[in-house]
Amino acid sequence: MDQNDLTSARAAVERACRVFVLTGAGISAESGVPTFRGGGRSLVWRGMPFEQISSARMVNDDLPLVWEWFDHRIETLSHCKPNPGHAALAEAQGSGRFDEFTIATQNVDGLHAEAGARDVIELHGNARRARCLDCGFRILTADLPAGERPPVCPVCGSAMRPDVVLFGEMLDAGSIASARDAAAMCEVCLVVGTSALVYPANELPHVAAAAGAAVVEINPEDTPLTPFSTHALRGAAGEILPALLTRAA
Ligand code: BV8
Repeated sequence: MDQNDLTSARAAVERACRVFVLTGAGISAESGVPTFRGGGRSLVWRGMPFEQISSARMVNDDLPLVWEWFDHRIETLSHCKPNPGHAALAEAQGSGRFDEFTIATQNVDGLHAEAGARDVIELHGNARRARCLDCGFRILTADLPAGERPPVCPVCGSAMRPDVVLFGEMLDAGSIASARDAAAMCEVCLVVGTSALVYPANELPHVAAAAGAAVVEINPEDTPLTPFSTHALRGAAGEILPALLTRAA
């Protein structure tokens, strides 16, 4: 990583009153959560690429298989803890250094909240929750009978699905609006561990840039966002975020 670029990125963060953060699967990689892409491979389940198994159509076509996929993801997550990248963001948010420090994530692993971050905008929902297909009741999947798949809604008796946004589904209007507003108001936009391929989350850094914010990309690899970034910090989130956000002594 270019130390000069880290120094100038740190200076931008020091000057900022409002920071907007967009994270993707890469920030959880060092916690042991598999990423979807990167490293030349794509996440596959039962021979299906994740865009297929995690698509809206599968809820109608094969809800038990969707639960098999998410039960596997939840089991994987049970061994994963927040890493120094999550911790650095939570600490910066809680430090009082900034008027606004908004974290929006594409991840469904809940690790930002587990690290102590507050009011995290979970753009794609949370894999640890289930949602009723009919009445919309939400509950932690761990609080439902383990052997019952698909789970039965304790309120209305209908089938339940994982409370995530699948490919082909609209994001919660309030969530994406809050994220857009925060991106439009920030002076610094941190983009951490995302391939910047998934719409509409991938538009958010461009909203920030259009409003004059400095965009700081933190990723070992180049992405389609790199040409639009003010600073491209090449490396792992768990190393870069503490170096970027820890206050100079
Ligand atoms: C919607 C929940 C309206 C489920 C997820 C054609 C062109 C353009 C768009 C589309 C298209 N066809 C369809 C679309 C729309 C589609 C889309 O964008 N598709 C993409 C694949 C082209 N989007 C949608 O469907 C969205 N809804 O648009 O509604 C609509 C409706 C109908 C039809 C059209 C439009 C809904 C998207 C939400 C999908 N749900 N998750 C689940 O988890 O199973 S998205 C899923 O991908 C995850 O949430 C994941 O976070 C997200 C994005 O991936 P990334 O987070 O970026 O992860 P990735 O692995 O790709 O990259 C990791 C990065 O980290 C890499 O760059 C790597 O280098 C880096 N990294 C690795 N290690 C580290 C690191 N970085 C830092 N530190 C490290 N240590």
